[in-house]
Amino acid sequence: MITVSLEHELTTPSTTPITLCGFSISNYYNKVKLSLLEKNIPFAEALVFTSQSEEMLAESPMGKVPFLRTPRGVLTESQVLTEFIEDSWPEPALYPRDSFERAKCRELIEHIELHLELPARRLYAEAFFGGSVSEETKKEVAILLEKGLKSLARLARFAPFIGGDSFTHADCAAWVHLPLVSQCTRKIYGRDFLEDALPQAKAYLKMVGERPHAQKVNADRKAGMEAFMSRSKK
Ligand SMILES: N[C@@H](CCC(=O)N[C@@H](CS)C(=O)NCC(=O)O)C(=O)O
Repeated sequence: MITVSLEHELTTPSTTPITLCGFSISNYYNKVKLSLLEKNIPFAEALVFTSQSEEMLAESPMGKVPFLRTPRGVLTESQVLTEFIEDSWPEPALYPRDSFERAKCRELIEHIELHLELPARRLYAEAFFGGSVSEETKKEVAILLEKGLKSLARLARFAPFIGGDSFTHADCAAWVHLPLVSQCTRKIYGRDFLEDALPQAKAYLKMVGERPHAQKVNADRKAGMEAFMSRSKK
C-alpha cells in the first residue's frame, strides 16, 4: 500500500477531522469527495491504492477504496461514508428532508450502483486497462445494462437534477458513475447505451460537471490518471 498525505486546501493538518483514502480516478472515491466538497466539510486526502496487503486490509477489509479515517476509526463502503457524512454534517443538506423523497434519492444511488456500475465494471479491464473480457461476459453485461438503463429512465427525473429540483448525493453518484457506462459501452459495443436509453443524461452530466466542485474533482481525476497508468505498467 502506498500512502501519501495530500492535505486538502480547506483543511489545516492539525485540525483535519477526517481523511478520505483512495485515489482520484476511482469513481467511488470521487462520489464521496464531491459530497464532501459540496457540503464544505474540511477533509484531508490520502493517496491509497487498492491492495490485499495486511496493512491495507487492517483498514479496508476488502482492500477496496474509498475508505474514511475518522477520529473514531475507519469506515468503508462509499455509501456508508455518504450516510456518515450526511448524519455528521447535516447542513447544507444533500438529501431531501421528506423521508419518502430521501428514500427516493437513496433508491437512485442503489439503482445506479447495483444495476449499472457493477455490471459495467465487468467491462473495465478491456475498456480501460488493456485487458480482455470474454464474449460471454460482454453478452451478459449488455443485457444487464439495457435492463438497468430502461429502469433508470423510469426513476430519473432530470428536473434539473437526477432526483428533482435540488442537488443531492444522488447527483454525486450519477455524475461519477454514468459517464463510465457511456465510455465502456462505446468501447466494447460500439454504441453509447446511456445516450440511447436516456438522451437527457448528456446535458444533465454536463450541467453537474460545470459545478465548481465537480470541476475540482475532474481536474484531480485527470492529474491522477497518469500516475495510475504508470503504476499499473510496473
Ligand atoms: N462497494 C464499494 C465499491 C468500491 C470499489 O469497487 N472501488 C474500486 C476502485 S473504484 C476498488 O477498490 N477496486 C479494487 C478491488 O475491487 O479489489 C464502495 O461503494 O465503496
